[in-house]
Amino acid sequence: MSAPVYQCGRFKFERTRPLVMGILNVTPDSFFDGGRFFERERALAHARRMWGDGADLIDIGGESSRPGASPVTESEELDRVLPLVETLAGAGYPLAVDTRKPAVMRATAAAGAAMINDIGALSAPGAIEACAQSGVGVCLMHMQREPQTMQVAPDYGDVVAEVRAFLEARARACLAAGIARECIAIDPGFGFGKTLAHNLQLLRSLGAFAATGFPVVAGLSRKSSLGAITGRDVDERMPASVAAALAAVARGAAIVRVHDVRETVDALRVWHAVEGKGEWTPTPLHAR
Ligand code: 7PJ
Repeated sequence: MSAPVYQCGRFKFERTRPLVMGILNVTPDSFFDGGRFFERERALAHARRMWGDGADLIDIGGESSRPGASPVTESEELDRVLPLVETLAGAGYPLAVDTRKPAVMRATAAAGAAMINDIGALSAPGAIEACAQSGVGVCLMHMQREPQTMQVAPDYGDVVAEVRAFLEARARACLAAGIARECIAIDPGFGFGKTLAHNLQLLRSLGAFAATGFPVVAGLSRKSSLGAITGRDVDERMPASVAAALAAVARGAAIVRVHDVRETVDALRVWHAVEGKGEWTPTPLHAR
């Protein structure tokens, strides 16, 4: 059975409506907003704008995962994200931190981050323990191979069964290390070592992931699969992204990770009303 809540540190998300996680990249080289929000003040302003637009979580990432992106050192990543986490968590925002490094997990959780979003599903030595000790929510994402090579020749027998089995195994490892069941979310990792056909098959079968009982995170926003379908460049993929978010939620996604918060929230609120699913209550701020 589904847990009625997704617990992320001091934030308890009732699972009665989809949640929108707004993306805040603080890297000079991310594929869409890279560089634009590198300066701290602009990053803070963007986070506040997404919150005003109805975001439930702000996902802060200091290392680009795009194919061929250069790796970043621990201290550089901390320089990028920690001041933002301190300021925004201090102001009560629910924050996810997109990182693969246990030291970044520990420091940002101590500074009040609510969730750790790891595209490596907490595979680094010490990552699971860092999260278990701090009580944060975690998002376990599937990726085939590594960012440098993942799109060379993605290959699966049964993509849905393999991705789901991987995520269940990672969730079991988390449970065994003492992470609470209510703190775990899973994500099939759209675009991470997947062809368009794989992404579509995963999206169609999102119900198989939701059936695990863990909240399912879906990140399709402005990704190249949407470009392949529509023929649009990344700057013109907002409507496609909103459609993808709706399709994901209709198939059971609990959280959508998006660049375009205002448009996505409007679309989901209409869907929620049409489905007769009740009130849409905003997530409250919760200062540490
Ligand atoms: C995802 C992510 C995703 C989760 C990125 C991009 C690439 N984290 N981080 N799920 N994608 N959980 O935004 O296009 O799909 S970075």
